[in-house]
Amino acid sequence: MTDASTYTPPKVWTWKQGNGGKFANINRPVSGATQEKELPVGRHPLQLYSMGTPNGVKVTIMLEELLALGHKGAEYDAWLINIGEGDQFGSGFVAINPNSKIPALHDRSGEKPIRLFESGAILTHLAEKFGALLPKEPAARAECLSWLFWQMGSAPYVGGGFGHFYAYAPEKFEYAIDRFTMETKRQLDVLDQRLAQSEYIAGDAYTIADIAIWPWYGGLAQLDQYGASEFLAVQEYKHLQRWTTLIRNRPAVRRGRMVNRVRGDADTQVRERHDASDFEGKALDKM
Ligand SMILES: N[C@@H](CCC(=O)N[C@@H](CS)C(=O)NCC(=O)O)C(=O)O
Repeated sequence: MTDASTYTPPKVWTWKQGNGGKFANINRPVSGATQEKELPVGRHPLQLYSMGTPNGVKVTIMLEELLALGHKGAEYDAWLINIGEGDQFGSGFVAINPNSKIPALHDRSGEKPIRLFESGAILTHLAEKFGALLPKEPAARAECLSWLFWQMGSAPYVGGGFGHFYAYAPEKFEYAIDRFTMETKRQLDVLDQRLAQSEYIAGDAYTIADIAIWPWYGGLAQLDQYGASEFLAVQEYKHLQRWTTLIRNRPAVRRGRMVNRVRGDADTQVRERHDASDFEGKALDKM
């Protein structure tokens, strides 16, 4: 590593493996599979390949919400793709997501399987398939989709920007931390002001916009994501705090957050989910 103040970029960048960052062992400048590996397939029409990260739990929360609403066709098998061990570069996974990131879904309910990647596309597909959690009335639908896409565009500044430089980079760069903290706090304020006006993100009803936004911004607000609660003064966002508690207490959210989870107490982890009985004996109250 070169000191931040003395580094001059070369004419053409070349890849130095192992740059000291937390994800140095899995990050590469090229795409595609690195190993032949078939994906397992269970008995349900929906096959999810994921991990319990903020992007992963959006989909398991959605599926648990659909099941709670009585949509039996939302039964699913959730298989663990351990991104720390490079499972996202297996040939079977890359065939479903050429971008090698979780979550990815195979909908095998029709004549031909449908592959889906990008959590926003997966949430929209499931909402349309079951006619739930995405309003049909044009203005309400537009508001919901606007916030859904807001999350997709905004969270990389939190995860890849703020979280990376505050918690994971091998050195603390004041410039990078300042820049991404400013943007993260601005986004927290956007949500706080919005939630001062309406109970849920897109209005009076709970929608896929809440499901997409909660894992990232609820995580910052109450789960000490990146160990940054105090640094970001998250208690100051009162309306965001109210909403975070409201969503957190939903039973389907508690269940969804346990699926493909590899951290925390053993009784908070359902590493693979194939059936509702997989939650038996688990500590939902700890979530
Ligand atoms: N925009 C994507 C982001 C997906 C994403 O970044 N997934 C991360 C985990 S939270 C991942 O799989 N990282 C593995 C890697 O970068 O190799 C989505 O919403 O689905």
